[in-house]
Amino acid sequence: MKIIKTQVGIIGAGPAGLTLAHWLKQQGISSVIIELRSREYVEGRVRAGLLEQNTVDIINQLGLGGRMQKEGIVHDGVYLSFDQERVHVPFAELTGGRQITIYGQQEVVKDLTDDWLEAGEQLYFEAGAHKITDFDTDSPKIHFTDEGEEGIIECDFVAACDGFHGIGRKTMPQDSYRSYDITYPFGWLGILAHVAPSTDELIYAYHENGFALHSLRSEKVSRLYLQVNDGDHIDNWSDDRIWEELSLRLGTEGWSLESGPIFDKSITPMRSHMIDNLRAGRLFLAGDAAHIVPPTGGKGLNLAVADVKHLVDGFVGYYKNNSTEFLENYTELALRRIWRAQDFSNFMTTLLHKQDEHGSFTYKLQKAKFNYLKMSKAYKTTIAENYVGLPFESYEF
Ligand code: RFL
Ligand code: PHB
Repeated sequence: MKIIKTQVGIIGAGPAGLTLAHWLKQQGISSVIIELRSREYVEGRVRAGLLEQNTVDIINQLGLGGRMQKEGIVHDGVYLSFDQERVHVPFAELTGGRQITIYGQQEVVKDLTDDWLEAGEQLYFEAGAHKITDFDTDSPKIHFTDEGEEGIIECDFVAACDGFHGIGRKTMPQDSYRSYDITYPFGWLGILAHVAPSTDELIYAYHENGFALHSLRSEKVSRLYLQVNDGDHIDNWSDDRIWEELSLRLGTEGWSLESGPIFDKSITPMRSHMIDNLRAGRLFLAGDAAHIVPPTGGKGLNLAVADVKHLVDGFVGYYKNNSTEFLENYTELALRRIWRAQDFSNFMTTLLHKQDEHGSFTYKLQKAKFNYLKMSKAYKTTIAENYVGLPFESYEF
């Protein structure tokens, strides 16, 4: 039996777990991470790409932003398109210079993992947590299996950063929270392709065939998404069909989409999930373990990092200032931002996806919103400040 002692035991080496570990280290607080999957799997998992200003600032502040500064692509605006008509939202201009950076989630994960391991810190891959015990005492424990050997992390606190399918949320007493769910009747088919982006900034589009998004990863790699019906299968989508549909949905007069070899494609279901309590005794949930937003606002990873900020405030208060105030307020502080992001992600999803027959009442409401967006600086500003992410100070009311 392997016994590991540390101050904060972290389950999950995704963006939430890794950011938490680095930030605690910077504050002189020890932690150990265990991760269910292999390093290759975690670093190869294709997901997010949009980093808010807050997230970029935190990664830089931790001294981990070197490659992101070189390879990340900074954007000052975004295009929203409806029925083949495109509007530009210049979010930097509307928010006092706030920007977003396009840099793949798996690159963030690689940078944070490399630095952690190079510094000789502990991170166990293929080591799945199967039980969390004693979280209602001062000495909680994480029970895990590493290469067939049982192990226990004995710690002061457990941070469950183990994603939507992890054990953290399942361990919370069921009567300690209320949960909220929306399952959308559609999903996203996402591709990565070896082709220069056909746009300088992201394009989100409503089309009568459904939603499409043009994002990017580099000068030579594009990332694009299509709304597909729930239950659709990737085998139904040949590369030619994908490009045809993307061209159609993203198209506007005088603009065309370049296509190229697709090297990754998958379908992801879309859901919103929330629970209204992120703590049970000394067990804390952060990131996708606590909430899922549909990806239309690009918020999931950014929320995970924002949760971590509040958790770090809590642990620093506890270890350095002998105060449990921030830990006690963790749920409340984190939930303010999470609900804001839920609302924005739902707004973007329902504005831009095909939800009902083209021409229906729902469609007319979507179109009315888009027409208002075209003429109103105030409406554009609302979208802009939510899209780039509100500064942390905005939530201190
Ligand atoms: P993760 O990344 O899921 O990491 C959790 C980790 O925990 C491990 N784990 C366990 N480890 C040990 N023991 C166990 N029992 C365990 N159970 C699970 C898992 O293997 C995993 O490594 O959660 P985290 O850190 O909270 O990060 C959240 C983000 O990954 C997620 O919110 C984003 O990817 C969402 N998202 C986007 N977010 C953005 O901010 N901007 C975007 O542009 C954006 N685009 C997206 C997205 C998600 C997408 N998909 C695939 C859902 C685009 C897509 C298509
Ligand atoms: C991405 O680049 O993967 C991306 C960008 C914006 C989103 C979702 C995903 O809203």
